[in-house]
Amino acid sequence: MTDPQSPISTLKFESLAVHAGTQADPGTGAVMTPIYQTSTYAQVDVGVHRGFEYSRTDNPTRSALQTALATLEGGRYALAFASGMAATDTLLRLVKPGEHVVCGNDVYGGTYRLFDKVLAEYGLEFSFVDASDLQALQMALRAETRLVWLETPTNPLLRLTDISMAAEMAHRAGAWLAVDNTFASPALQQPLALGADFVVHSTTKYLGGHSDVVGGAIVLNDEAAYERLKFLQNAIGAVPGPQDCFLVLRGIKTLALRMERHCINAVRVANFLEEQPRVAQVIFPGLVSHPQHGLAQQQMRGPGGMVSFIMAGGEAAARVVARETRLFTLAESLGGVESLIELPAPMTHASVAGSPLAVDAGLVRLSVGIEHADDLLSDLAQALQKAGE
Ligand code: P1T
Repeated sequence: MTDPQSPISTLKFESLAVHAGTQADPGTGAVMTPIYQTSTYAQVDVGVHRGFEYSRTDNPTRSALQTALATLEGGRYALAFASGMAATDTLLRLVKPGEHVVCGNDVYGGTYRLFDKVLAEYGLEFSFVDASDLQALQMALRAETRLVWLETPTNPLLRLTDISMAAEMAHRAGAWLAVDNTFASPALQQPLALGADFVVHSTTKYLGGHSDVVGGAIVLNDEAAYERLKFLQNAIGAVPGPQDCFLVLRGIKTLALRMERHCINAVRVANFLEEQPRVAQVIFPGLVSHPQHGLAQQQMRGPGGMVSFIMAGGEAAARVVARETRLFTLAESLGGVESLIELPAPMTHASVAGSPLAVDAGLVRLSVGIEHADDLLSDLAQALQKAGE
């Protein structure tokens, strides 16, 4: 838990990113949090321990990461998980059979799969709506609605939802608002301050930042919900190992710097793509052509590093571009220092095929990295050229 009395709570985000959760190791003075690679802890007497008894329940490296995550999201509590999906699954255990969840209709394919193909079988009801349309969101709320689940920006269409308005609506209906903040990261947007009850992350992405770890997190303020989720974290056991926690902690230290460069490069890439005749549409919250550009400027400190676009030549042209880039690696995932390219329809969103959430087969998604923008533009130019041959 972040101590509001601590001098750290007055620091600016960039400084928090470097220092939150990390203290010189009391035993050795080690500046970086040690990787406490242990499953268990010696007890002083039967049932008497030094704060740690078993690493599923608590581990010092995980505790440091949890403190850092809570601090960066401006929350009181954070819980770390083995993946973004593990975090999502654990949070959804707060919803009981017979209760209802309203979910945005543009979300990570795996989130849809978990809701529609797994949790629906246990009696949870889901409605998928365009959450960028507040009226549609309002209409979907029912007496049994317990949770509203949003991504903003969404994966892969980069739609936004006004978080404050959505929180107000959810609360009036007696529901919680959970925001999956993976695409923005806390460097660009802190949903708890805007009224959300839970922030969820795939720490695999911008928080980790180096495509070398899979992890997830929940951040929140409410003590009773925290106690329940902490119980569930231990009872279900989808926890990250200490080395993975260390990697996310290390990534977080450069989050502010990395996000700055991701945003600058993504603006260059989006502007370049808008001028390309083989590109039918560029989707990026930083472009004035984005229908929610105004909301992006108001709600986010930067437009983010994700750019999506639809090829005029449809799926065939999209496949050529994805195959032909050299600096942009053809791969799922996002948020690492290196640029990635993928086609959501057959890759990250294959599980929404045939559903109302299905995405355009000509859609290309870029995770713009921190390389030199000139190199990224040259790479895209040569790949687009091949798509026209
Ligand atoms: O992969 P995992 O750490 O379990 O996180 C799942 C997840 C949750 N939320 C969002 C917004 C995500 O984008 C993801 C994972 N997404 C990808 C792997 C992807 O390429 O879109």
